[in-house]
Amino acid sequence: MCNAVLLSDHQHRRYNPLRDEWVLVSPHRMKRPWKGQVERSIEEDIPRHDPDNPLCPGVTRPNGKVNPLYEDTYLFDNDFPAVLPEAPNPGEPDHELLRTEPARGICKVMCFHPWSDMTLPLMSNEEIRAVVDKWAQINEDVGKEYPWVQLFENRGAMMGCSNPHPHCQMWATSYLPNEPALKEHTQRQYYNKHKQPLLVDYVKLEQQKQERIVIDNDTWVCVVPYWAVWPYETMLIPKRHVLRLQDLNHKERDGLADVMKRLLTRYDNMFQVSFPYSMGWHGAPTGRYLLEDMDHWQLHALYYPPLLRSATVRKFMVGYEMLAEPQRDLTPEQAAETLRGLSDVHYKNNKQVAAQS
Ligand code: H2U
Repeated sequence: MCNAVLLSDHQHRRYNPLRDEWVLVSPHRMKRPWKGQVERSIEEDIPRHDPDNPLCPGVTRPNGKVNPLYEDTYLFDNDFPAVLPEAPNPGEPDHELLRTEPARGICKVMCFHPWSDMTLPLMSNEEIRAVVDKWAQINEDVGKEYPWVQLFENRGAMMGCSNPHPHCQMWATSYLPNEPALKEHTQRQYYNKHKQPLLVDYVKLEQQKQERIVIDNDTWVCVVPYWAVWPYETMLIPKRHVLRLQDLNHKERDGLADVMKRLLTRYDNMFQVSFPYSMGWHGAPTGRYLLEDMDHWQLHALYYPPLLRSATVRKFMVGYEMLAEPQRDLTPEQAAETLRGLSDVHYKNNKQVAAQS
């Protein structure tokens, strides 16, 4: 039996070289009868402008600050930051099992668009490009001081998003958090051994195999990683070796806007709902690392959507995942095939076309 058939029919573990951990894949479970209801969720009715929403243009936030009448993106300091630039040093630990270390940083919020009923896949390529440019600018500016700049978007209440207005967050810290610290280690080890960046080699492999690529263009590849944990998890990786967002050239920034719009449209089309996810960027660390050789890094974005079978049936990372290791039923190849088969035209735009004709 060939390897591909074995992997699509039988349980196995897959290795994630970026996190140095394994995921259990159980494709045979996809055949089990599903008793859970498969239903479409009710569309949220979000007003375009809400004078009580602190992310809208012209609104006075609870702390008295007034948002400008912004027309594209808007960046402001988070009024409830998890980290501040200054804090008392926690001091030396008195036992190795009770360690602390200082944590300094800043948190910002970035609105993508002045309209609350807008989402990235419904925005034009030019509007998404403005978001990409702003991300690159933030990474460059804030990265002058901080070694880690985490840009991330929580979309949908299911992922803990507190506000329907299209936005993301930036938390910059004086240290490398766990995930980037782990990737710093694994990518460096791979580079030392192979003299090539891990994710540059990985993209070449995926281009050869053509099993997990969802979409691509001249400059970017969107793939369901071989080691994906979330059902429809994807990774966006530039085709060129690029360390950081600010290193993307004009063509790559346009290419990113294109690939994001097409991926997010497919996500929304899957269950005809604004597909929830957490996404974020990982690139070479900044701050003091700007002076070091960081060629082992490759820029990439991660999309972690929780939905599995319908707009309301999600995957939970509980039980076995919390106590043993991540597990998935659907194989990454099956997920990629499903995403590939979905339309590039957003269902909301389709409805408009239907209503006009
Ligand atoms: P989330 O939707 O991902 O929770 O992000 C919204 C952020 O906006 C959140 O971090 C901030 C919250 O602290 N915020 C402000 O900074 N000012 C406000 O007036 C409301 C929300």
